[in-house]
Amino acid sequence: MSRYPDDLRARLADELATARGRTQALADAVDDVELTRQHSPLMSPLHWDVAHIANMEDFWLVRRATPGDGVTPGVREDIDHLYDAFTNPRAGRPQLPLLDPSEARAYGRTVRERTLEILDAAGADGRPLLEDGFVYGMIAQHEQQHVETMLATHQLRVGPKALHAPPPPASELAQELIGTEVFHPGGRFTMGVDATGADVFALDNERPAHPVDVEPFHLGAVPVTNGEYARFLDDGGYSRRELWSDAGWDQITAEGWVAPMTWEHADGAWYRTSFGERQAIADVADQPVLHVCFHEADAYARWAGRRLPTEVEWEYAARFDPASGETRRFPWGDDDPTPELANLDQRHLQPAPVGAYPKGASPLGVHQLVGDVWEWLDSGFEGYPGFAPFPYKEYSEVFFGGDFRMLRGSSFGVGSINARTTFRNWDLPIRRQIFSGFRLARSAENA
Ligand code: AVJ
Ligand code: FE
Repeated sequence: MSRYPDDLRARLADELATARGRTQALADAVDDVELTRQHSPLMSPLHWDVAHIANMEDFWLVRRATPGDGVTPGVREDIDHLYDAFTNPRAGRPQLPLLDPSEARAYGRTVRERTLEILDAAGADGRPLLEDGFVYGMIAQHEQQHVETMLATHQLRVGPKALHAPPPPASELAQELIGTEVFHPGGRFTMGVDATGADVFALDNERPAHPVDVEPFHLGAVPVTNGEYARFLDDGGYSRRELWSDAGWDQITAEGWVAPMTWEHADGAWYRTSFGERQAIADVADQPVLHVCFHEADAYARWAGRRLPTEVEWEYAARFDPASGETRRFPWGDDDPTPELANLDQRHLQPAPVGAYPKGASPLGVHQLVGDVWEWLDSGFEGYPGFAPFPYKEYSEVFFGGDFRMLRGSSFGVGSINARTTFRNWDLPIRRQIFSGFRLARSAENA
């Protein structure tokens, strides 16, 4: 039994601490009444997330990474059933006999102490879960996923501003880039990863690496902006039946949606509310549109004479460098994201204007593929050829073949540890409480 190498051990501890810092910041931003309140039936009360994060770490890490062959009792097996996301739909979580906020925080601290003791004492022992520190990376990623979900809960919360962050950087390139597209020649490229090297934390649905053939296509150089989306609204976009799929029309008419989530029309202009702060759309016109569902993205694309990209096209654009023929980790190359390359980690609590991260663009000139907004794609959720659930089928496999649409690219709410270009996100096509936007595509005519 040997320990992980020092640099890996330090990195794992650091990723866990970063995730926890953000969980605490989002939980501590409101009082206990607000922490235990359900701000929307689509979301858990925040103190559920806090204890669920701890319970996942208890279940997968403390009980299973302890040296020895078997599974150890861990910290609180008795409450697993309360924090099982699969058997407890979000709407019903407030009715469960949950830990109160101080108990939830204490559970998180106790579990984390055990985690760090185990990390200090033991390393890989042949079990796949422990290989290259995978389970620590998985748990840090899981916590960061809930950190993004908690941020979405904050967005739905009504009341005075509770979160504060500096504004995103300005863009000098916005006017030049809005509405432009970039030709991609297509061809064969390697999609997905094998969870080795720099991508050891890749989750089961990103594996295995496999070749795919891509037809030539054009892709929006930047995501569709608020300003562009407002023109769609002003052109009667939400009342023109022919622009919507049957399911999309049913959704907007049933819900009475006339604009993206948080938008309102007042005195002849559009406004939105961003974490409790009202903003004129005119003032954020160059930012990617946020909080649209798949159907809204799809209708806009029809209005614009375009379509949404497929998941294959998106990953090709984000990873493939046609000049060298290489598949890379990020649009800018193989280096990890930095604040100069992408809007991630909740550094800013809104997307940056398009073109604000020129150093993060792809070799062909596609901007903001990583960070800012999740991008809706016209693809359903399926496993790659050779998919194997790991370590549990409720992460991805149970959702394959369902009524989901894929999203790629990460939002400003995503932790860097999750911001891989192979990372696959999905949701129902009617959901828009997530930090979702989109960009346009079209097939090349003379392929
Ligand atoms: C990958 C974002 C769809 O939040 O439902 C969190 C992530 N899985 N805990 C979700 C997840 C288990 C998941 N998404
Ligand atoms: Fe979870």
